[in-house]
Amino acid sequence: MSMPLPPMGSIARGVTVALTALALGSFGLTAAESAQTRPHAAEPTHTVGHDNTALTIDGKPLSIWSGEFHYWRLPSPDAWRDVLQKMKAGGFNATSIYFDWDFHSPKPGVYDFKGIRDVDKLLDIAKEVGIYVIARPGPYINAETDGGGFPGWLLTQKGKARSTAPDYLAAADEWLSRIDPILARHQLTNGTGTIIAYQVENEYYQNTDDGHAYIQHLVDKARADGITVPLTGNHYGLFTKELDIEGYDAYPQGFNCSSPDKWQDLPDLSGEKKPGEPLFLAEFQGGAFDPWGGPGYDKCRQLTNGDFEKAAYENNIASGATMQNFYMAYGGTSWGWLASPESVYSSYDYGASIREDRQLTEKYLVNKRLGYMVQSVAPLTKTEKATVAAPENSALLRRDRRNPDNGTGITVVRHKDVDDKAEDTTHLALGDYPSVPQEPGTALTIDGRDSKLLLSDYAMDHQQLRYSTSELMTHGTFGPRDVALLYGRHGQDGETVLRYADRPEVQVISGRVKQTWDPASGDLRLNYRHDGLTQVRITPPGSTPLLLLLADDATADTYWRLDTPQGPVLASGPELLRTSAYGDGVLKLTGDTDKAANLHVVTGTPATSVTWNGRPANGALDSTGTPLAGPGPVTLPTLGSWKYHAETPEAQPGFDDAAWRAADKQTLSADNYGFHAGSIWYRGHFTATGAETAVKADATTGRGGRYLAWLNGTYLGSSDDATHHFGIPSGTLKPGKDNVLAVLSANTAHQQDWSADDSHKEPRGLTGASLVGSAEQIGWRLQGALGGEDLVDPVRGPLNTGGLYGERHGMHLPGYPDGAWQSVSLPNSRKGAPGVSWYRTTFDLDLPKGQDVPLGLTFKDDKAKHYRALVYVNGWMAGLYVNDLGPQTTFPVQPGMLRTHGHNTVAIAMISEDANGDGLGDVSLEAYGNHTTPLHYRDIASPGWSAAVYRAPRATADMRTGSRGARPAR
Ligand code: IPT
Repeated sequence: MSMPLPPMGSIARGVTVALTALALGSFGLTAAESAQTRPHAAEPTHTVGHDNTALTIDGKPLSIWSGEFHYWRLPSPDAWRDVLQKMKAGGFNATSIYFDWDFHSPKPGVYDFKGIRDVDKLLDIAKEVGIYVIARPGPYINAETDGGGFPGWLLTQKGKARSTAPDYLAAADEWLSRIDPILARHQLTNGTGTIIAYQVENEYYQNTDDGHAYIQHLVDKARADGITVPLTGNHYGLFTKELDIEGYDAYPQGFNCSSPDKWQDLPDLSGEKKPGEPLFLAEFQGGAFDPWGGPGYDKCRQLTNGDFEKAAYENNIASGATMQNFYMAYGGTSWGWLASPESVYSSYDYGASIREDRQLTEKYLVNKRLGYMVQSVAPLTKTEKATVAAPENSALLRRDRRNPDNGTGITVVRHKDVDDKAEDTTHLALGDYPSVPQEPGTALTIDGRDSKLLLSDYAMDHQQLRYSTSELMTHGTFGPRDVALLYGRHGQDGETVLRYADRPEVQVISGRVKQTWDPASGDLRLNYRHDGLTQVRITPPGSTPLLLLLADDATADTYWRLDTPQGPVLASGPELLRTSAYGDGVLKLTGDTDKAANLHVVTGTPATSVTWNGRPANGALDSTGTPLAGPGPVTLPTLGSWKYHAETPEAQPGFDDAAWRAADKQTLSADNYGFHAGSIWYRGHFTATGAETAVKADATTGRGGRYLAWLNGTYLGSSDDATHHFGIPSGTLKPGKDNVLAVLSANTAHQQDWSADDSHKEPRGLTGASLVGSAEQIGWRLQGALGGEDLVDPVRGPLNTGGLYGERHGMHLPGYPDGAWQSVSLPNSRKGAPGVSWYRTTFDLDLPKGQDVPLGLTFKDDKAKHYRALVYVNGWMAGLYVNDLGPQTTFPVQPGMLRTHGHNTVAIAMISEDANGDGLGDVSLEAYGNHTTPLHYRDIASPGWSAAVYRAPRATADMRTGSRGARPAR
């Protein structure tokens, strides 16, 4: 097997680098400064390039099997390690990562790369894990995130984003000047990291002079900043001149998950290969996003299930793709205001291989089989399309390729009609054999949406594989013998033919195998049924023996392969194998179990013993195996008693808004006043004539958002329309006096800019308001998150809170003094008032040590109630629940936010639109799974409530005189 990754031996050196970085950090250097001062690690440098068909490392081609991962959707460096280890063990040799400008920059010139934003640490972990990185720093990233990755402060720029407009380019360069040095020092080319490619921009298709000038500017900037790895794209091939490898994005199933059993055609993307470049699928569908009101992620996972992935990804191999990145491998959570509302709600589970709560799915196991295969079959890196006679059964389709150097054949067989779910059998020509399988009474079976990638004429280590109707999962030389693991669907027949100079000795260790030896050809033909595990030892006279493991799907899925510098390791049994390493004759394995399991290890090195998570695992090397315990049971506290407090003082006429920001900029849009996330309050003052009958309001809250209005303390109602007339109830106006119109704009985040037409600049909040029945002008003030762009809570960052009274006063935080609040239990059926009320509770957890129990909060309520709720856990906004819209009712809380050994605070801000609605429904703590694990998830140090920050200074101005805002633009 070609092991393209840097040897695991580099782990030790990687740790040294990480410690060096830490030491530098402790001197208070900024990221950019430490980039300059950081000593060059004495590590071998590498070259990264490409030939006509594949990426090359040190001149050697390799297949890239990559999964997309966004660290900013998982705010815990320990959990980064978890996900990257899961990806590596799951057959991914690379991960593609967007770096989100918005996540790092609250204000022009202000950047944060600490804590959950420490991308140096992220890239060190990638190196420690041994996974390559495709870095995608934008500046624009799309990604269903706030502004498509553009920071809030960029939204008020005059110049067109994603063009050569000078103000935009200056800002983009500011970001790149911060992120590029970090990326540069983690390049494989420096020997200091595992970055192998750098994507310029994202899905950009402005094929204009300015578009090319813009991309060229970004290319020049990257090179000037020390980026030496290949520059890649995903721009439909428009920028082949500027970029080294132009990739292609494809989501053949689309993003509507409501018909999850319907497949679209699988595309032949071979035409997207650019001359002299490998066929790179920069994003290929690994799931789908789901919008507000959508069918939910279980449906998306079904739409893009293991069968789909297998058929689609093998189809891509049949199209000649040697670089595939699956979007997403792990989606995570768009916590806070990360979710761009036109596409998604808080969960970014994406129906991906690894669930939002970090648990593995059926898709993951399918991906693992494929990933192991592409990493072990080196001839895949250079193939040409081959034309071969169609299968005997015309319902089936085959697509073939051949390696021109060594003749290895690749055949992908599936149903012609992707929606055909019949069980079909066939014979077909493979290699020199006109009709396979040869065994009378057997056939190749394609059941439903199965797809099979069959190899022929393959020099498999020391063996000559003529063909197999089983699929290869992995193979390699394990010390004195070769090992190959092949699989097929349970109950299907398999036929494998190997060629030898002399008749080998064949020993069937387990299962049933019929062997046929043809002395004339030297063919050893094995026939068997895929059923559990069939093991065959083949010992050819005078050459390397082969251990053949013939498994059904489910059995194959129990195998894990993680290589060490001392050779490959194959282990079966546990839910997950995370790491493998040799030391002093001991093979040290770490991993997880979700139930009791039996660990078997196949290795070639002279290990005398095995440890599992540091404990002796006697028998792991023998046929008996060693038993591994499953996790202990976990009981969770019930969230019984809550503290309740209704706020919304802003709606009351007597509220003092003197300290609020006057809307004096010819616009009401909140971004212009430095408020870029969450809810915005507006208070408008006018002198009523008495003839006013309605308020005409214009607002853009973003999809899923809502705005609520009060006049002189009387609730007028709510809307999500762009323009809405709020009727004025009689008796509400105060003719000749100051009248106060209060509007709470419960916004969602910003649009993306996928089409490069500045759509991310769509304003948030009120955009205008006028009175029906009089020409009186309204003077406005507005209020958003405490501090605006000057963050009061840089740990949780710019997207965690908005401008609710409770948020500005720290009611979302641990330690807020809620002692005087009313005690209630949930569901709370007391009649509430429209507007904002807070529910707070605390609970202690002490989960069993050495267990990973992904937790979340689940809401249950009557959908007829109209409200939204901001879900805060220990001060982190874990998500937005919209009771009457959905579909999300359960909110996984990421490990960095939740304390599994300690005190937790849940605070829920309920924004009710119902004039006489009930209180909050049921909220419970939920465990999504339970695993033993060697990993520790440390708490993220984050500030709690403090009087100094959150007890607002008393405003001195009298709100009834002299505090009226300037008149806004009409
Ligand atoms: C592609 C984007 O590049 C990526 O950021 C993400 O938004 C993805 O879509 C969908 O999840 S663009 C492609 C759909 C045309």
